[in-house]
Amino acid sequence: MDAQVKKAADLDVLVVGAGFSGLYILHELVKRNYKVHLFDDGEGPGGTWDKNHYPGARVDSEVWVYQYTDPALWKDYYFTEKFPGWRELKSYFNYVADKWGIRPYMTFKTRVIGTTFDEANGVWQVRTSDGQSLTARYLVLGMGSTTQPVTPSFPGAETFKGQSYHSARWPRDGVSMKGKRVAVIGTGASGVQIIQEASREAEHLTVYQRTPNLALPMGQEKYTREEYEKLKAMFPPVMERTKQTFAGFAYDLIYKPWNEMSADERQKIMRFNWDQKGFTFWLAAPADLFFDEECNRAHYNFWRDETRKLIKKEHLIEVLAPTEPPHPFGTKRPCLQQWYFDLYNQDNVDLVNLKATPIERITEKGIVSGGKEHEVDIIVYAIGFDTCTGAISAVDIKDARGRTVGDLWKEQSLTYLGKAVPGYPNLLYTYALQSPSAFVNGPTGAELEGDWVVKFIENMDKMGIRRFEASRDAAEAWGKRCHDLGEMSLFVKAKSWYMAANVPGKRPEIQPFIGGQPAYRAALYEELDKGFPNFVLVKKHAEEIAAQ
Ligand code: N01
Repeated sequence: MDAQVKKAADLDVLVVGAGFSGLYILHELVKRNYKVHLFDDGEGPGGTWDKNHYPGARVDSEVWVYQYTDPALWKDYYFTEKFPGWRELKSYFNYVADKWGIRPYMTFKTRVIGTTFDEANGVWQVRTSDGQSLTARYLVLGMGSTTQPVTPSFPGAETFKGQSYHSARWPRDGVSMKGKRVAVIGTGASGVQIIQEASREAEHLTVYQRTPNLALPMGQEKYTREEYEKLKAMFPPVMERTKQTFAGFAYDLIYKPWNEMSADERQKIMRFNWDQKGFTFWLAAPADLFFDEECNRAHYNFWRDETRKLIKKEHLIEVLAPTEPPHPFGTKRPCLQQWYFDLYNQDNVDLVNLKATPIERITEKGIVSGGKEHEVDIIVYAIGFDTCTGAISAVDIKDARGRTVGDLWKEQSLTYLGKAVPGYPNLLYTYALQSPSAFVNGPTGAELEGDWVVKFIENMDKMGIRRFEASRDAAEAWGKRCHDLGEMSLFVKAKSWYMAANVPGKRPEIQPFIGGQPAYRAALYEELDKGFPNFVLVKKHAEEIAAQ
């Protein structure tokens, strides 16, 4: 490392975000003796699992793929469920922080509010919410893609006299729903999980559904310590496998074309995947699910017919599992459900179909839709996030002209490899715009992207580089590749957060790279192996090198 620059900068690397990516990168850099520090505005390590603690919050990936692959971590750690809840996941992150010895390198309850690149010294000047000002040679943002909540914009929302919460801003000491009339707006992954819990606790629950969730059976399992210990025999091969599959799970898409399969073969695949439970019906399906209307419709029909078996209230069948698909199956994120469809059979649960009777306003006492006021005590806004761009855009990261990344992305989704942004030197990010983000299982993506980020930084230092910046042409080409992949697929036919369609006024376009993990890995390592041809690299000054 360069002694002079190192002296000039407080840090070699400043990392933002203590989720899977941030912790991984921090640990790898600490191991390599980099001067590195991490800031997070949450209470402790965990990222999304520190911030999302609404009732029922739990992961949709099997536990053996939803953890770091470092044996030093998994060999002595015990989870109790196949799909663990937020409490266990938070404990796991605390365990990781201690086991890896990285706690001294992290500051919590502190937001990075703004950064400006100081060209003369080749460092980022960073301001934090607690008034600190520090410099770092590199900025690494691991802030997640579902971090920045959408603010409810229903007319009258501020007049409501009861309790109201966004799913991602749930009070840390919980909310009692006992004896309360609860309304949940939104039926995405957050909404479905809250609705399940509210149906068991609230006196009355009203679900406000705009689009039905094509939720899949979870297949939850509980493990004793002995049972979990036995499972560990499969961890090494399974964890190795996750590095090769499309979505970073232990199972993979089937690449045989749908039109080359017999009717019997198609049926057998769908039945097998359905019976496996979890995401297999989605992510171990024929890849044509995402491209071929016929394959997609067959999957939708299968899902619809199986799901309808669970719904007893006649008038809800068409609302929850319509005859015609609301969107191509799997092009809006399905979630894993436990008793989601059964709960609608209870007497204390109603559903308001917002397609027929949209929310008109919120009053002091409740919600008006279809001209009727429903009085409630608690309103839950499970209405999602400004995904992929929201978290980074909320930080005042300025280029040389004073323009923020957020302002740039409002005009154009310009990134190179979903890792760097032209105009913003010495900055890398993970798990956000034009990276696979939620298209690859969290920890799998975090290790893939984290390894690359660390190698990138190491290479810059080995090559004597003081400033790197992604080229605009390469970023335009990456954006086109992301866009073209979207256009080839059925994803563009759904109004989803993948398509940025969930935030009013956001430009509708595919936000993640949907080409899958192997293609993304290949693109990242082609750049690295070829010596970063798509970055403009500026060598250190002669006097800096002489000072080394
Ligand atoms: O948000 P969402 P989420 N009026 O955007 C509705 C991850 N995650 O927080 O579909 C009425 O998916 C909206 O309706 P519609 C995961 O990646 C993971 O649930 O747009 N309704 C939709 O039903 C996930 O995909 C886990 O028609 C309105 C809902 O609100 C991502 O986070 C758990 C509305 C928003 O769904 C986001 O999930 C939780 C309005 N004005 C989250 N605006 C697990 O791993 C929005 N809606 C388990």
